[in-house]
This record gives sequence, C-alpha cells and structure tokens, in this order.
Amino acid sequence: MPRKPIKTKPKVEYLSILDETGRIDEALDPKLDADRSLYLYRLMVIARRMDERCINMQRQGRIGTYGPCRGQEAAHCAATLVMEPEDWIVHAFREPGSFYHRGWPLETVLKFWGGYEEGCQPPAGARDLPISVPIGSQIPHAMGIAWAMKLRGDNHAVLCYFGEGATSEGDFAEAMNFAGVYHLPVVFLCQNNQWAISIPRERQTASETIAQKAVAFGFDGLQLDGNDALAVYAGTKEAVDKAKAGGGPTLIEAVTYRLGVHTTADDPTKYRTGDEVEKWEKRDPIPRFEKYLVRRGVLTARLKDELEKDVLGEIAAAVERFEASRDVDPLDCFQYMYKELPAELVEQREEFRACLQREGIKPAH
Ligand SMILES: Cc1ncc(C[n+]2csc(CCOP(=O)(O)OP(=O)(O)O)c2C)c(N)n1
Repeated sequence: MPRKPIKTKPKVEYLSILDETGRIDEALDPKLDADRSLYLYRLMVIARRMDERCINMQRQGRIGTYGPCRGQEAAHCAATLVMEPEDWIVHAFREPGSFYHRGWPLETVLKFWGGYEEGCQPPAGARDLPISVPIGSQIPHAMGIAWAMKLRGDNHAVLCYFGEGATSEGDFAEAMNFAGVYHLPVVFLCQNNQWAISIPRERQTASETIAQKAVAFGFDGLQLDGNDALAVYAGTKEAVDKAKAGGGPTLIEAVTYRLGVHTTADDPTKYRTGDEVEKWEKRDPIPRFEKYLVRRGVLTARLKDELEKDVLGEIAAAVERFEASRDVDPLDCFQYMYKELPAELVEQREEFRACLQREGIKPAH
C-alpha cells in the first residue's frame, strides 16, 4: 500500500500573451481584428475616464460615493467582450466598461453611485443582473442562472465578476460546489486586485493562487495576467466556449491591481506603500495595449485624439442627462422595500418629511 501523490484531473494553468512593452506571444494571439481591438481599447478608455469624472463629481458632492476600477480595465473590459447578448453577466460594482458594453446608459451608473433607485436597473432586455455591492452574494445568483439555463437547454453561458475578497465568503464556496456538481455553464471571474479594502491578498487566503481553488470543486482554474487585455480575452473566450460546449465551469483569476482608492471613502496610503503602487503603475493595462495597437498600425496619434475627445464628450453628455433627471423625491427611499410600511418606518418617514420641510425641500408625496 504505497503512499503516492494524487493526480487531479482538473488543471491550473497560467496565461499571459502581451508583455509590458506591448510585445505579443504570436502562438497565443487570439487574433482580434482591427475594429474589435480598437473597440476594446475604447471600452478601457471609457472606464478610465468615467472613473476620473466620477471621482471629481464625488469630491464636488454631485454623487454620493464611487468605487473606481483604475488599473482593472483590461480585466473587466476584455472579458465582457467575449459574451454574446444572449449570455448572462452578473456584475459586482467595479466594471463600468462592461456596463457600457452591455448597453447601460452611463447616466444609469451615475445614478447608482448617486444613490438613486433607477441606477439599480439594467437596461430592458439586457441579460445582466443589477450592480452588486454585498461582497460575494452575486456568485450563487450566477450559478443559479447557469443551472436554469442548463435545465432549459439554453445553450448560453454566464460570466460572474467578483474580487479576491469574495472568495473568503461562504457564498463563493457554495456556488463553486453546485457549479462543479451540476457541471454548469458558468465562468467565475475573480479580479484579484491584491487588496480587499485594507486586507492584502496574502492575508485573504493561504492558497498559493486563487485559481487553484477550482480544483477542489472538480473543475479547471486559470490564472492569467489581468493587465493583459489579450490574455483576459483569450482565457475568458476559451472558458466560455468550453461552458457552451458542455464542458462545465471554470474559475479564472485575473491578476491585477487596484491603482486607486477602494472607494471615495478610503485612504490607501494608510495601509500600502507608494513603492508598491509605483510598481503596478508600470504594468498599467491601457498603455500596454496602446503600445501593441500602435505597433500593429491599428492606433495612430490622430485616432487616439479623436477617440479621447469622443469619450469625454459622451461622458459629459451623460453627466448632463444625469443632472437633469435628478429631480427625485428624497422620501422615495421609503418606497420600495415594503408593500405596507411598518409603523417605525412610517414614524421615520414623517420625521424625515418634517426635516425636509425645515430645510425648505418640498416632498412630492
Ligand atoms: C457581505 C459584505 N461584507 C462586507 C462588505 C464591505 N466591503 C465592501 S468592499 C469590501 C472588500 C471587497 O474586496 P474584494 O472582494 O477583493 O473586491 P474589491 O473591492 O477589491 O473589488 C468589503 C469587505 C460588503 N460590501 N459586503
């Protein structure tokens, strides 16, 4: 009765295609054509500029809070590009490029961070769940959608975004287990941005990689360079194609970095060093992809200027629409939870109404 290592069928691999100088491993090139490559670049620029604008707006008191994605643009934009409109996407909250790609008006995202109910509504017909801030709670939802798809014989797939902090939640383990047991068409995409607010990656889990957690649930894990748009695209495409062909789930760990604040209520200088941030600035996914596009002859200085102007114009128009439609009754926050408001909430609502009246704000009802 020998003692021997157990070989598991599920595997864990690492994938990177584009290096920091913009050079590509030709053998792994997912061969995105010029238009699609430029569109992906545009999505990443939209995400970056949206971040900048929203942070400014929050500082000016025009929205309540904001969770930026600076540094994570490749990880979420390249993945969303793989999904067909008939596929489902279950977002967390740090994916503005994906919201845009899925047809969310930019002002809906502003409404979300401005605290308006309407910001929670995906566009009609989009196979997207609303933005999810409770950490990890969206992962079982994604699994459930994939399960329903399988039962109905719907030949599409589900993509679910979450952070590495979410992998410490029970929700993650439960969803991964069901997905493995029922062999579901779901791709779990963990954006490992190294920090869950002030908790560093090494204190989140003793596991060497997040990707290897898949093995325990009976399916493959893929760790990839999350700042490499081509690796994210190729890895997600492979996992989604596999899911649609009946090959079951995949856990992707996109290794990336949150270059900015956790949210506008956070000061990361309290828990991480400037040297670390500087190191990751050099791996910024946008200039890397840009170098590649320039080398390929797809992006020129003139095209880049036009695209930047266009994106800023689109965001400015969305801000105008957002500010023109903010005429919402503050008492609305009592409207949607209960059919009949419990007595203590009636009391709170009336107190709030009186407070608004004192401030000269006229409620609509
Ligand atoms: C269930 C739950 N617990 C705690 C929080 C507070 N919280 C907000 S973001 C966050 C960290 C999440 O880290 P990670 O999952 O890595 O995602 P990231 O914010 O880095 O994108 C926490 C603990 C929450 N939103 N939901």
